[in-house]
Formats: sequence, structure tokens, C-alpha cells
Amino acid sequence: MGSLRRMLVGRRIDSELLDELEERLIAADIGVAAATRIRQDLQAAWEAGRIERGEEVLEFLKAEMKKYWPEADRSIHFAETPPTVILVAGINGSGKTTSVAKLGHAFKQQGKKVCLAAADTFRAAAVEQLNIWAERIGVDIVRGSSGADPAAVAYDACEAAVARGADVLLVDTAGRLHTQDNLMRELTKIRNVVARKIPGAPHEVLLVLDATTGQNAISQARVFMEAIDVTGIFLAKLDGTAKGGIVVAIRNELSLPVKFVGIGEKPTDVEPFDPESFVEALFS
Ligand SMILES: Nc1nc2c(ncn2[C@@H]2O[C@H](COP(=O)(O)OP(=O)(O)OP(=O)(O)O)[C@@H](O)[C@H]2O)c(=O)[nH]1
Ligand SMILES: [Mg+2]
Repeated sequence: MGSLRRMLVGRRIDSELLDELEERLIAADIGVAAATRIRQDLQAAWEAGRIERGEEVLEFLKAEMKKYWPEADRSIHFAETPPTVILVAGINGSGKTTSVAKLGHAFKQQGKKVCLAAADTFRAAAVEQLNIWAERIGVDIVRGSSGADPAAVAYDACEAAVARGADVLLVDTAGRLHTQDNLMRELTKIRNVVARKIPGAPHEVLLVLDATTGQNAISQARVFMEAIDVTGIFLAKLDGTAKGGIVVAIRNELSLPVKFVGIGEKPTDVEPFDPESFVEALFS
């Protein structure tokens, strides 16, 4: 994508250029549907004489894509009566536990009382990993024994969060492939338990996606949406070479907003999703 600007500068728009552009957009993972739509919009603007130079195409693209993510979609919806419960899920190694720690740290910085739930009971090391984070960022944690029913841990965590007057409860879950039906059902169970325990919960359900994931992220997101009503994406690992173009496809095809981006391995390496800088980087 880095060469998109180079490809456009100094050229006049014609259908050959629009073809090339469409290919580049598809190569950047924004998806065939989104690329086709953008191309059609550009073509219409060009035919109407509103744009004619390559440089104007870039501005047009940026303006178009910034409209994809309105502010209201990107913010966290907090519960009217605390605790706000945030369920975090995703495939193996996508960055869930680190992202939970980052969010916990950020909420704590905002003066909120934070509690973490170690509902990844699949591996003993997973509980320990979250425990280390809880100590490092200085927040409460509720943990079950390894091998415990994750839904039971989530249940206990909800009770503890209410009893301790927590403002935010972040629930970490085990990684799972969207193709593993039994594990997806387990996730639905965790969600249902939380929903029964606290009115309106989970208030947010974040799907953690690795920014380097290609088109497969669409099918991942679709299955997670069905299992747990995902409310937004946490796009992890955007600090690498990946530009995360896939979230455009996810927005376009599944109507799912991005809420946060992860830009490193430290608790402070998190930012609210900013469409302007995202689009700038995508086309830089
Ligand atoms: N560079 C970078 N690395 C990240 C980021 N988020 C997570 N990681 C790294 O990715 C690896 C996996 O992170 P975890 O948080 O353990 O991922 P997980 O989804 O909880 O993994 P499982 O629980 O095993 O499914 C770790 O090495 C993290 O340090 C990020 O935003 N940027
Ligand atoms: Mg984990």
C-alpha cells in the first residue's frame, strides 16, 4: 500500500488507473466488496467532473473511509449502574490477555476501580499470566483453579465485582478457533452467565483481532458475532508491518466498529481507534 501515493501522484484519472487502484485496495485486505464500492464512487465522481487528478483520488479515499467509523460507534458503552462488564474473546494468540491488561490499566488511570476475571482456565499458565498483569497494573483479579468451568469463574467474578464495588470487570477468555463448535458454545455460555448475573451485561464484547490477519478475519468475526454478539474490535499488533486493512472489510461486510488498537506489548500501548490516522497510515 505504501506505493499508492506514488502510483497516483502526477497522473490523470482514467479507467486504467481506477482498475489499478481497485487492485491495490483489494491487496490491502479491505475486501472486494469495499474496494468495488469505492471504485464505483470514484468513477461516478470522475464522470461528473468532480475529480480528475490522481492526488484528488487520495483525498477522496480518505474522506470516504473516515465516514465508515462514526464517533458513537467507537466509544465504550458504560453501564448506568456499575460494574460495566467487558467480555474479551478471539482466536489463539491474537492478543486477548495483553489487551485486557491494557484496558485495565487505561481504566485505572481514569480513576475507575477495575477487576479482571481469569476465565481462561484452559491452561494454568494463562491464569498465571493474567495474575502477573493484575499485580503489575495494580488491579483486582478473580481466578478459578485451572481446569475450572470458565463460566463458573465468570459467575464468581461478577459476584466479586459487585461485592467489591468495581466500576469495570474485564473478562479474559481462552483462545479458540471459530471452527471449534464446542468451544464457541462454551463462550456463549460464559456470555449467558454474565448476562443473567448483571443486568445489561456484557456491556461490551470485544473481539481481539491480530492486525496481520487477512481475509480469514471475516469468517472469524462472523462466527464470534453469532456466538457472543460482538460489539467491537480490538485491533492488536498494529505496531508491526500490518496496516490492518481488514477492518475496512469487517466494517463494510459485518458493520462492526473498531474501538481500540494495540501498538506494542506494554500496558500503555493502547489507543482509541482513530479513523483519521488509520486511514493516513493505510495510504501512506
Ligand atoms: N507487538 C505487539 N505484540 C502484542 C500486542 N498485543 C499482544 N502482543 C503479543 O502477542 C503475544 C500473544 O499475546 P496474548 O495477550 O498472550 O494473546 P492471547 O490472545 O491472550 O493468547 P491465548 O490466550 O494463548 O489465546 C504476546 O507475545 C504479546 O506480547 C500488540 O499490540 N503489539
Ligand atoms: Mg490469553
